[in-house]
Amino acid sequence: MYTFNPTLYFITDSTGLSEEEFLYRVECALDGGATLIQLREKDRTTREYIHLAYKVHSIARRYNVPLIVDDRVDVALAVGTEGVHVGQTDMPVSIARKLMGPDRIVGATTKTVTQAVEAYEQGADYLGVGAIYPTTTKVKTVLTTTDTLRDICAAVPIPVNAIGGLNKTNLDVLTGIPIAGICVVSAIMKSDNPCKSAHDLLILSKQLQNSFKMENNALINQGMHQNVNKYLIKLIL
Ligand code: TZP
Ligand code: MG
Repeated sequence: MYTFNPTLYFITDSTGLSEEEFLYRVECALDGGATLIQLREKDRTTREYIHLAYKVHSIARRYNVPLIVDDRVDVALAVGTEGVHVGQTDMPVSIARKLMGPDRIVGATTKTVTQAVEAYEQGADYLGVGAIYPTTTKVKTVLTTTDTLRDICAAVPIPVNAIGGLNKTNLDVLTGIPIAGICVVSAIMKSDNPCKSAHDLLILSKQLQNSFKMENNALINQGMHQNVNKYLIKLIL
């Protein structure tokens, strides 16, 4: 039984690591409390991507954490992962949804309200929005303001996660914004203690969730919570 919980969305980066060290860090992150995991590989052959996805999937299953594959619907389908994540230059959400079917997770990166509404209307289950801060992770991105993040949260009834340069010292700017959670790469992947970092970030992300609930005395983004609940039922794969 999988539950979709975007509170602490851990995105991997295997750059410079042996497979053994990489998988060890993945396991530490899950052990520390990562609630969702994305395998993100930019320089692998298709065969290597599939190989690694199988390995990460078998670890993530033990923690009942859904695995999302970045960019590649074919890899997600080949391995039978719980979802895929597409960016603005990848396959459109509508086609990814058609190929993945109604029950698997399709996420999308969006940087504007227009992109966010389009991704939602095409069937995205959640959105990643950023970069909130400059990042050291290899990615083509521009900064997204917290005002835009707030506007996107208000514009779509699905979970919205903040991403980009986030770590346990700089989450304050997100206080009061009705995000579903945070996405982090290096704050866990490059940590001396990935398990503790995941543990600490999970607590901080829950505090952020409470910050907007308390500020508004009600859940602003009702749809977000309806959607999260949907996965309690739907992801019994
Ligand atoms: N998209 C926007 S920023 C980013 C992605 C994939 C990378 C985030 O990595 P980090 O290390 O958490 O800044
Ligand atoms: Mg992508």
